Amino acid sequence: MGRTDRTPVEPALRDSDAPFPSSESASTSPNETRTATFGMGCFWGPDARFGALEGVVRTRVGYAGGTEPEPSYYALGDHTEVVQVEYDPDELSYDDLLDVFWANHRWASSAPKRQYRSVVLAHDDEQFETVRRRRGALEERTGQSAATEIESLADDGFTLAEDYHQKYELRSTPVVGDELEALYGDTFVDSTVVARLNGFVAGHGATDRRETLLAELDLEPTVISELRRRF
Ligand code: MHO
Repeated sequence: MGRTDRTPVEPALRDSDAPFPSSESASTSPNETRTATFGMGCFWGPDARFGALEGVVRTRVGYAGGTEPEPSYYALGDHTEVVQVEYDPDELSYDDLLDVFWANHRWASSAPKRQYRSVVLAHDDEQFETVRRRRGALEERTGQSAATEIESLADDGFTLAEDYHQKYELRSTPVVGDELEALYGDTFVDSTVVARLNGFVAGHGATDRRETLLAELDLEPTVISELRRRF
C-alpha cells in the first residue's frame, strides 16, 4: 500500500529505539532510566496498566523468580509471570510504581499457583528496603498480612516472554496489532508508543492524553477508528 516511506513516530518520547535497558550512549533524554520488576498475576494486565503511565519508557513481560534455566510459558518451572517497567525517575518514583502495584492485584491472599504469585524482584538494595518498608506500612494500615514476597533479581534473572504475550491487549485488538507490528518491526516490544497504546486500549489513561497521542501518529484511518472504539 505504498507505505514503505513511513516510519514510526515516537512523539515526545525519548530514547524509544534503544535496547532495553536503555543504552548509556543514548544522547536523547532521559539520560538515566530505572527498572522495576513485579509479579502480580497474569502479566497481560499489568503490562497495559504500567504502559499507560506517563514516565514509563518501556514495558516487557517475562518470567522471573525461579531457578530453572530458560523458562517459557509452557515450561515455566518454578518461575513467575512478571512485568518489567523501565521508567524515567524524573517523572515517576519507585514508590509511585509500588502504589500501582499494590492497588492492582490481590496481595492479601496467596495465589493459587506460583506462576501468579505476588512478588517484587528488587534490582538493588535500595529497592529491596523500600519494598520492605512499604509492605510493612501496608500491613499496618490495612491490618492484613501481605502475601507479597520480596526477592533480589539476579542480573540474568529475567527471561523475556514469547512475542505473543508482549502488549497482549494491543495485539488482540483486530487490525491494530498487525498494523503496529508491521510498522514497528523489531522495536514493537520496546516502543514507548506501543506501550501507551497497549495501555489505552485496555482502558487506562486520560482521554486527552489518548487523543494527543493519536493526533501525533501516522496510522491508517481504520486503525485510528478501531483504537478510538476501544479508548
Ligand atoms: N487466564 C489467562 C491467563 C493467561 S496469562 C498469560 C488465560 O489462560 O487465558 O497467564
